[in-house]
Amino acid sequence: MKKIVIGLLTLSSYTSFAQKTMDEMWDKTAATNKQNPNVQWFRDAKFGLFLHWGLYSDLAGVWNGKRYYGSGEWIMSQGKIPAADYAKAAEHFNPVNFNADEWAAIAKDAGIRYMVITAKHHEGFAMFDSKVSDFSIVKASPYKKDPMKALAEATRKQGIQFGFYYSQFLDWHEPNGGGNRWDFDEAKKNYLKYYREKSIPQLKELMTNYGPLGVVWFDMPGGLTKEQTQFLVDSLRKLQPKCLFSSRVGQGLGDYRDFGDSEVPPAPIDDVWESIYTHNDSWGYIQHDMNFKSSKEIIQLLANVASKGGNLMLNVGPDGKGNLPYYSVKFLRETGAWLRENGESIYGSTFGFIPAQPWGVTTGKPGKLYLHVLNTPHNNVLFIPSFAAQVSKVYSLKNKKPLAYKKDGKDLYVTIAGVGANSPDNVLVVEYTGKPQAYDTTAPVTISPQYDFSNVDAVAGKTTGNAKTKSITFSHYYGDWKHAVCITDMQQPQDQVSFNVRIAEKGDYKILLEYACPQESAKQEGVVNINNQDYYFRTLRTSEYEKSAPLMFIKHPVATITVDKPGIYTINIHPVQQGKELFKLKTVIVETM
Ligand code: H79
Repeated sequence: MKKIVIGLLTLSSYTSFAQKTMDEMWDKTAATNKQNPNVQWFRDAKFGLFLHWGLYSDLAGVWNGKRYYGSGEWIMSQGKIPAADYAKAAEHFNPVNFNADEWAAIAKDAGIRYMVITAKHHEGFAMFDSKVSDFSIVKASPYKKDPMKALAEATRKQGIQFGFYYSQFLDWHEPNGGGNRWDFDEAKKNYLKYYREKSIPQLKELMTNYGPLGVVWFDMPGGLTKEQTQFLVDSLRKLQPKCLFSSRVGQGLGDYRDFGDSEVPPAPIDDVWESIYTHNDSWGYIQHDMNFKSSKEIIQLLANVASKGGNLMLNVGPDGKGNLPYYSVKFLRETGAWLRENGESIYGSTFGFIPAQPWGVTTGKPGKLYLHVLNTPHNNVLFIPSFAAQVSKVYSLKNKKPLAYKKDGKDLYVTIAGVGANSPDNVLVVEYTGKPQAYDTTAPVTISPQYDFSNVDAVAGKTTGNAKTKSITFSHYYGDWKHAVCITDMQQPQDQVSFNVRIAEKGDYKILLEYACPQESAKQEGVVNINNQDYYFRTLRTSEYEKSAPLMFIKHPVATITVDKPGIYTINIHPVQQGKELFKLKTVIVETM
């Protein structure tokens, strides 16, 4: 049996690398807009509530007795339902339980700072009183009232910013709207006519009749040139100069950036941006979607998004009677209770200058770094590497209880015994003086035996040759997108990825590679090199990559190592021979033995 003691070999000198900038990895869909004073409330708000509500909510994912899975607001498209048949659904749509004050109060209680509701989704049905089209809740449904009027008022009364989602190009009800090819001949469509006669006039109604809006949340641009989009934006801005437009207005003309549906960027971005997630799998209510995120998941997602410098807008789908789902209300309320104790670490914060650690993530304010402890270390001591500023005080945010700490060189150690481990996110505050360091994208990823596992994510990898860092998109059902940042395109020995890691303590560790690998990539040889020692492995088949299917990942144990000396090491991975893409590598998992 060979025991390999890597600490006795020369410490690898890790040349710092220019990590792929976020601009290379993510489309810049909106201009940098930090200087715009209108975005300040949005940057501080951090937590928004998205509501998808329309005829699809009443259909609840069922058409002609058949259950549809995935995004419920797509049922018309999924079932290729003729527009005339679909329109009849309005005759039964009567949300008698809708109570604007109750919705606004729940949002307030949940710690929500802005609310965005669908005024018109792709189905084309106006959930407001529109003079432009008869296909509206006021004219085509037995409800006959305008719920948006009441909701806008109730929401603002709670001190919450109010905004509308409006799908400006897709409209499956209209012969000239985008998307409906099952009823209407694509060649005969006149998109500009649709914009002129419905989309822009309805947007003007929304921006005229519902008081000051925080946001108009455009979605799925199409059919317009940059100049035409500019004209649209300019003519709407005249109505409400302070109202923010989402980046999906298109052509880079939004005021803030939205990532893909259910997508968080893997590293901080110093810009104005938002991640949108839905509470279960669908945006619009469907009766058979009971896969809700717990309050723990919501709180950790919120902390994670805030630690990258963005907002989380969480979607909830009210049903066709106007009820919010039971679990959405329950878990939102629990999130609100956590925010009442810990909101200081979220609202008005920026990303923290210490990158993610095995214990959690950081947010910041001038003179304060918030440590969001999501995983408790076995020895109850948090290790915060390379904290350059002068620490003046460390305490638990919820009870202000001071915590013992010590500095060892630049490294900071905080004892958290007694803080209470059962919160989904225990927040500690480090007060400091002096100028803090900048966030270092090349900082080594911490590996510590004080956790069962330490994760080294693909985003931390430096690639060479043809190897690339890519966000891979896939879904389980239909439109319920998932995203995984992976190292891809490693096809020959020169295509490599290297991870800069800091192993905080000596010990035995197991190395697992978490990857996806289709048939054609399976049974190829790869090698992990840690401090000049090679560990060979052969790839295992998982599944083919397909956008509309789960992407299966395996956690493949490939090496056992002994570290006798804590320090900085390099983990390098590459194919042994020329061949197909080795795998899509998501994470190097280091297990404590
Ligand atoms: O409102 C929610 C979605 O309905 C909307 N954005 C969020 C906020 C959205 N509209 N379009 N998309 C998201 C992307 C559409 C992707 C598509 Fe498909 C791929 C359309 C057709 C193929 C997804 C998969 C929908 C149908 C199949």
